[in-house]
Amino acid sequence: VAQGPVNPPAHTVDGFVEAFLRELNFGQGVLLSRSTVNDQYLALARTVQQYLVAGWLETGARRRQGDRKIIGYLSAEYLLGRQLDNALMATTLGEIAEEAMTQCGLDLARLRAQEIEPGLGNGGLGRLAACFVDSLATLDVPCIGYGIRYEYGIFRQTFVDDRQAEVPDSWLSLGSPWEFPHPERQVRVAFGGRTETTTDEQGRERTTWIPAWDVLGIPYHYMVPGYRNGSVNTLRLWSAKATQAFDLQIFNSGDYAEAVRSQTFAENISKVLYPEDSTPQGKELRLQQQYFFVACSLHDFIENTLPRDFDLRRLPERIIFQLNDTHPVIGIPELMRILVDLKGFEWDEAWDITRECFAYTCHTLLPEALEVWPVELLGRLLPRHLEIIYRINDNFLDEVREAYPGDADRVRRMSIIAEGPQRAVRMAYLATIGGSRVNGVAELQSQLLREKVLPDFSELWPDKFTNITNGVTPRRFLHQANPLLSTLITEAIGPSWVTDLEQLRGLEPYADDAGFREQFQAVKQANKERLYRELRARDGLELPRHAMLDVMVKRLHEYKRQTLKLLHIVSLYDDLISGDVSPADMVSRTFVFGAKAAPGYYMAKEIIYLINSVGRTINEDKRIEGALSVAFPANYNVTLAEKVVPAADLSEQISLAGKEASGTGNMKFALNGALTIGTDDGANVEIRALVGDDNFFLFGLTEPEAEQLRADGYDPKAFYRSDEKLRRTLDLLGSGIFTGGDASASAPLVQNLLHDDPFMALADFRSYLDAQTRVDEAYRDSDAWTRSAILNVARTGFFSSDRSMRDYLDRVWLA
Ligand code: 26Y
Repeated sequence: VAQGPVNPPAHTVDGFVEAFLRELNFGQGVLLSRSTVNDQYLALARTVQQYLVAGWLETGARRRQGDRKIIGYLSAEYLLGRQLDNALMATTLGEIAEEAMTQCGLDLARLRAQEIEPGLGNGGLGRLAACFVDSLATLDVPCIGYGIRYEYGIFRQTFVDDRQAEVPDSWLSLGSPWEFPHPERQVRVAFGGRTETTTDEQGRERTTWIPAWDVLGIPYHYMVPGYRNGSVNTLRLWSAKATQAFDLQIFNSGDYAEAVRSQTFAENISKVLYPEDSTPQGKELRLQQQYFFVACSLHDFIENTLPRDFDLRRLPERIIFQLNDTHPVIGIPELMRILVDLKGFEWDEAWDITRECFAYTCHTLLPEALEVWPVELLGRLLPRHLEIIYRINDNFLDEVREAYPGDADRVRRMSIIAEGPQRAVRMAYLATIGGSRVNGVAELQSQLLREKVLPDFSELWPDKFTNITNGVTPRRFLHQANPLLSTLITEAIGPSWVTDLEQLRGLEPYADDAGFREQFQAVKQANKERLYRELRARDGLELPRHAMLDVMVKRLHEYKRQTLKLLHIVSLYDDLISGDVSPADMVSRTFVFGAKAAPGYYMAKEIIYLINSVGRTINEDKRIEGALSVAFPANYNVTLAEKVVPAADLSEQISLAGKEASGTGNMKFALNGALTIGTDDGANVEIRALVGDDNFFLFGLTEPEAEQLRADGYDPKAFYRSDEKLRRTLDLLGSGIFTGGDASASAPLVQNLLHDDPFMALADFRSYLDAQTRVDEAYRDSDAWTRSAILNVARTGFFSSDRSMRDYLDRVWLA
């Protein structure tokens, strides 16, 4: 028989129905008449998959025969979002599936809603990884995305008495049709123990690691389809399994808990995603997770992906491991261990190879977000890796001494090992030293990364540093999420913008076309109504049909300043209830928030509580005649984003300048025709440069101004005293009227703002309010607003993740 893949089912309604019923009968083991919605969803997912598998197998075979360099994307997070729609889009099966389900008496929309999205990430960094693998498949670039198959993803957020409560995300509980487990391809990963160094006959030192315990990594494969190009890449996520299920002797003696103790311990490694996103916790389990998935991935590539007799001296020709932040950086000493201890390479040769095989992306500017591991912990869990890190450091510091004779302070500053009461390994330094390139994720952040975070390194190796501005996939976030706008765009400029987003430029002339503007407005209105239907069904929220939709969705963090948004809302409410402005004279706004707080982040949770409290009070106050309303649907995730983003009029990107590395939500909103109110931060800077000052509402301190203010001794109280509106707003927020008369309930946040305000919300309040007044004025002229919105779409094609991928290819991977 033929060796190639068998043909997929026919690309027709009949072919689809037939394949679907087969999956239902033979896959789920049920008759259509007896099937549950979940049966139907699982069968549908497997049916759509059948159309992709041939392309996947062919892509795999093609990659194995060729000798192109493969991108090994190493990421602890992939925030994928739902798979069904994406697969339907990639296969152009949307309409066929719709009709096929109708013929079976089923509703495709209902089956879609059955899918629980794989929330294997926290926010921006994880979603970026998902966009990148989408783009690489669409560009037909060989890529394996490596990561962890967490049994529980990011927690599901609920509100109890206006406060956040977390529920485990058991996304696998109803079956997971998108994955292909390969238990037979298990990889053994070792931990703990000690090392032994011996000298061989030639007088060469050889170190062996004698570990204390181990676990198995089981790979689960997921398809990553390119957009209608037949190319399908692989995402390979690792799940931890105990080497021994239980101790039979202990079990027989009756101590059942003890019998499975070591199994539970091992399998905890891939149990749950850490929900912190910028406060690294020096938790042992987290380091276990990192080493676990990186060790599995390097082993998988070297032993199972490369040809049998591959000459590892040529490794850099076949692989580049891209380090998505510092989380996989332990891969650097791991590759050294493989080459030196297992494959017998000399240190220097192994080091030259290793450095060529890694590149590092830094996603932050917050010093507290840079990972460091206590030497004690790292040495206990990975003793051989610690030795290797020490040797890397010794050699590197010799290089520094040679380049800067007599500069002991510099040597101390640049050491991978931070001295102090608790010696610690600085993972960002290890990544910078052990990789061929270092990049930031937006122009401003890359500049600050060079100048402030890693200044000594960029002085030593200026050419190692580069910028690659983030991007988002236009497939999911425009074509799929906003079908009405997609159709309108395609009618105007043809369909190829989906894979060549700069073509959106062709829309510019339409901004001056009254007929087009009307259609554009109708799309926006329809998207709002779609969102409101969703929020009614999902959260029981009732929202007015006609109001400006003002949106702030992102992780809850003080630096992102949801508080500033809250102060704006309270100030408008104050205008109304004090009688300064009548409801009829105010530009009506609906504020939408979406935000999860890390479970241990106290202040973030206080902010959530106050947003909910303020929202409830405003929504219930009849005096304001519905001029303002606040919606905070719980559990913001990718699925909800796909409804929120296309509906927004105004995008809030209001971080303190110098704190948001890039942002990617900002790009999604602009591409969907929202106008941005934002600070000069992250990728906002580039958005504004592209759309033009007239189509962007800028406010706030610049990064150097914020630095200066801090250096001069920032005093939030001074702003409180000198600005009457700010005083009234904060007093109202602290008065207790939003918290059932209990002023103490708002005190933690209000006091923090008055006495500390680490992210300078009070300093930017006046400027923010003025910018919001400009927003109101602009919104009153709906033609001019729509014109700006169209120009935002037309001018932000740069933010396609396809472009980001080309930049990585040019500046990092094939440079
Ligand atoms: C160390 C651990 C606690 C940790 C886990 C997750 C640290 C950081 C993160 C996630 C960080 C993150 O999502 N950063 C965001 O990356 C986006 C993609 O580059 C940026 O757009 C965004 O500005 C940045 O905050």
